Amino acid sequence: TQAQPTRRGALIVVEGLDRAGKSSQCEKLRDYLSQQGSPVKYIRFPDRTTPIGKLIDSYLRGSSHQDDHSIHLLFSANRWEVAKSIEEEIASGTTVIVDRYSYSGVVYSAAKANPTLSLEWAWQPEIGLPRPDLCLFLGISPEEAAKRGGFGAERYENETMQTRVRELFRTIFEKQNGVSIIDAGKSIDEVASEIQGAVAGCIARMDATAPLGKLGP
Ligand code: ADP
Ligand code: 2DT
Ligand code: MG
Repeated sequence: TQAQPTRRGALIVVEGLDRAGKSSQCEKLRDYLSQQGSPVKYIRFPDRTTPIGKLIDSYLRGSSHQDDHSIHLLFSANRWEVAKSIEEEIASGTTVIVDRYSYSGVVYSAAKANPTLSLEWAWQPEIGLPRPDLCLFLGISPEEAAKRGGFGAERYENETMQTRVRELFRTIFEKQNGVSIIDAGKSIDEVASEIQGAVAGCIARMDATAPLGKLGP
């Protein structure tokens, strides 16, 4: 018999505001897929473990200063440094779940209202990165998010930034297709089963003839 071509893995991105439940849901999705026997890997951005990630971590904790454009490019570089390995995982049949991606990248930077840092400027270094097959946006009201604990100590964890970030996420996801908006105000298990439904549909569409795309302009 002829060897079956390997069905490629899917690239699944989970986006949303702070405390929307992204990390909890990524873990649940990873466990669910691996129980089903699907090869799966969970990664997150920023990846604070690399040399670039360490610069980002120190900036987010407030221990160092960076120009807005400079830190933006470091966040992007932190994705580029693993882009090839993501492509290889996907090609080998592993589904990759990503906790925050280019969308957080552009939204948080543009939320600073720096006159030379527009959404359009911010998107440019993302062009050419692996394009998600599915983007799940976990939407949550400020009231619900507040119930899940107050703001932490990191940069961006304040009312002004969160309000702008919320508006900008809405702006970019209005004109993006392939985004599933999930009501993340429900219970952890309800949200998880909604996500499982969206992901099952996405994985079912994967086959050797549909290669992983790249983010466009
Ligand atoms: P994020 O990664 O989006 O910042 P987390 O997954 O870390 O969010 O969740 C933030 C907090 O909210 C955690 O304490 C988590 O246990 C809790 N949480 C996550 N999802 C829900 C939910 N659907 N309902 C109630 N609490 C939740
Ligand atoms: P976590 O709390 O999820 O670790 O995020 N951020 C993230 C950016 O400003 N640009 C990016 O490209 C990415 C991926 C969002 C840490 C903070 O980093 C922000 C919150
Ligand atoms: Mg998280």
